[in-house]
Amino acid sequence: MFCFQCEQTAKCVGCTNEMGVCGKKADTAELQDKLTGALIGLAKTMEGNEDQAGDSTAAVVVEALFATLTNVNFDNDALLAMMGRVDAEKQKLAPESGEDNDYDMDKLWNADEDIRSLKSLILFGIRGVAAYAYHAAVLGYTDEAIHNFLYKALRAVGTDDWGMDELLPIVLEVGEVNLACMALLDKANTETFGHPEPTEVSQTVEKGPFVVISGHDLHDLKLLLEQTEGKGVNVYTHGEMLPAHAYPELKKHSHLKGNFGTAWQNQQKEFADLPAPVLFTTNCLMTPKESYADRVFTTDAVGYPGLQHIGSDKDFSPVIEKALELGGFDDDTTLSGINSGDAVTTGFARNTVMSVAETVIDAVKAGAIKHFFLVGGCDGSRPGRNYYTEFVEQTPKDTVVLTLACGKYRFNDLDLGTIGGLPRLMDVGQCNDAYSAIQIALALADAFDCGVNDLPLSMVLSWYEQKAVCILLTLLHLGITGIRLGPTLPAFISPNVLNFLVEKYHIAPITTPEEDLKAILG
Ligand code: FS2
Ligand code: SF4
Repeated sequence: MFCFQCEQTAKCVGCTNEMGVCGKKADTAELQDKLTGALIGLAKTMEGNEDQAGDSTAAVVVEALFATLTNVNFDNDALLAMMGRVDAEKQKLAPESGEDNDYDMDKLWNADEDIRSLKSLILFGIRGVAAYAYHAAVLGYTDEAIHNFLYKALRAVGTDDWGMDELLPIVLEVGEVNLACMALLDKANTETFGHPEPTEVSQTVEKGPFVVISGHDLHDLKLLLEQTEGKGVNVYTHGEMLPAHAYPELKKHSHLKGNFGTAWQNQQKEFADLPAPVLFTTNCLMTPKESYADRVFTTDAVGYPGLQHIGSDKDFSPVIEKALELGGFDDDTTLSGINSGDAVTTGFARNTVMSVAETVIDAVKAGAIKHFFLVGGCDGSRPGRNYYTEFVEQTPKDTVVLTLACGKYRFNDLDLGTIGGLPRLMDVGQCNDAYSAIQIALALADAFDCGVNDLPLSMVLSWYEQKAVCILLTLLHLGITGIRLGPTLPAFISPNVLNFLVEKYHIAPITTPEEDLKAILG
């Protein structure tokens, strides 16, 4: 196998053995490559006649791209079924085509390192875009332009004679299309569930039966809340689902009680003795330990061999029955360990922050707020990630920290106090709410009549999987410079591509919190 798409890749080079660091086995990695090669073949079949591609074509391309993202689908049978759907689409569009135009992914992995680097940015980036397109689609929001770009990008990955000049514009186009896709998802989420409001979320699990729901899919949470209504089963969020508490149409359910646990990489420890089922709606799913595997359920693009999968009928009865059978804790329980505070806050998305824009602008003008930091992105298990906790701890009192995605669990229990009546630490939401953070930055730039790069704003990002890749490309597409990235740089960035990013966008790897803060504020 060869896979180097995520931050924890073996030796910061690539997973090549019988199993990846994430637990993905060699045969699954090879199937995922085959599926990607088949998607490229399908996109080639469609070239020039995209208008003939129907909803089912877009649906399988989006779902299959999402399934190959890190920590989503480890189930060979599910991947084979997707492959069958891709072939059926190809047959429909060009009955004579057969499998001949499937792309051999080894050509990509063995290509010249700069070409491999640029194509990896495209491929991994569109895997992230597909995840966001998937969540928007389940709420009834789709955009043909996004689908057409996915086909175009897949063809680019499968074109062997393209160089830097052809590929680089497509890399940046991934960022542009991802911005449109995050905007679509923001629209889908806010039109369906209302605008997030600042919300305090309890970290205590009340006694009695409960379900833990993880991942990013708000639609699944809504359905689970409806199906658990009046059944004596409470619902707790986990990981990236935490910001769901801020949406009026979700928080109105009184049995949506709080949040359980921290970021994804702690799940094997946190779920070990959990007297409740866990439902995964997206990444990040880790190999379940035998001690709790019977309590883990998957849905949507997520899959793991042997785990119960809830299909498209979205009948969560097996999850609810499991919750009743396990019965929950005997007493109210708060998880000990990192982030053991009683409550955390979330819901500082664009609508909330912009409603106090005047206060913020006045505070900046009066010198009360000197700087804004966006400290956001993924969490993970590499030791260097303590940087983010220390960085936030050390930010001066006259600065504001915006955060998003699961990396916030490193510091969202810190009490940083307030500034001008606002909390100094504000959780904007999930990773896709980077859209919201971008809107806040653009509004500030507008108010100060300057560019985003001229604002007293610095972005300190952590990455792990491919959604972080497409978000980074969106920031580059917007011309944002000076981003600090860690804990390590992607293995798929070749030295020449890195030079380009450093020269054009002044991207820098994180160093130490002390040095970076000095450089930013000095
Ligand atoms: Fe965190 Fe994992 Fe949001 Fe990523 S829970 S690393 O999927 O997309 O962030
Ligand atoms: Fe390795 Fe990451 Fe690929 Fe898993 S997803 S095989 S950890 S590079």
